[in-house]
Amino acid sequence: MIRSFFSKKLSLNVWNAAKVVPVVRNLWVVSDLHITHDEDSTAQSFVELVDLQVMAGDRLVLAGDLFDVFLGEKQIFIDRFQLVISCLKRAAARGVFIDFIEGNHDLQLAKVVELIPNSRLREPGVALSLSGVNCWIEHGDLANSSDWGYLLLRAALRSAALRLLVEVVPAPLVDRISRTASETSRNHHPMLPESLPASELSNLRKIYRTAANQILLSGADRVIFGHCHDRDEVIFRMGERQVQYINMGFPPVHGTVLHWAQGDDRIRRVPFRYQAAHSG
Ligand SMILES: [Mn+2]
Repeated sequence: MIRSFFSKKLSLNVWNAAKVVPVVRNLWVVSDLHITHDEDSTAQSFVELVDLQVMAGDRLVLAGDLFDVFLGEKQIFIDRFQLVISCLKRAAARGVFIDFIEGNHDLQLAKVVELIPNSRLREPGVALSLSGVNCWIEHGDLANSSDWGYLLLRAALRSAALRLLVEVVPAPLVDRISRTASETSRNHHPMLPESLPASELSNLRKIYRTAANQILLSGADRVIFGHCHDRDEVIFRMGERQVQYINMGFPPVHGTVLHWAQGDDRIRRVPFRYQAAHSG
């Protein structure tokens, strides 16, 4: 019963049902920064990237786990990430379109979306047209469909009951509980899968590539996931189509985010840490 509930709810054949949004100029995709507070060097790199490189008419997709941790219903979190949020407000004000996808470390983003004009919350992901090429982006935490424990937790974290609970529990307690949850999840899933034994890394890759493949089969030409921090990418022919699956990896260490510009034939990795260009 649980199985049929999830296979209905969390079907990976998302492409047909999706509402496709055209990307006019550049597409920037950022996830898994795991910013803990505004003074975090990753936060500063992100602010530089958005302020200096993301232009009017561009689309910026924030594909989950930008923050670690963040529960948007509580003001304490909005205050903690003031620099990042105001940089997104500036971007929106100059005509950048922003899509938020919730991760497993940042949830209840509706309040943030309200603060930022030109922004939308997309669940479970966003479907884009890159000059007629179909691109699907999601956080990636749905990829492992055999992880029932996590999928149940995910549903609970998105329930109205939890939202209500977060509203009535005092902010410092919510903060402490969510930080503990985040630490636990970090111990469970190492930050860098490339440090896993080869057989575990290959199992992980298989799970994500299989999930991406289902979405590609359902009509997407490009699939972008994050979440597992594996810097993976495959490009291959599927019938007449050239398809691509790419994973964000872990920008704080790998130093790249994802980008597409008019005329590009694929999604590319671009440098994330602005200062790296100066210091080598
Ligand atoms: Mn995640």
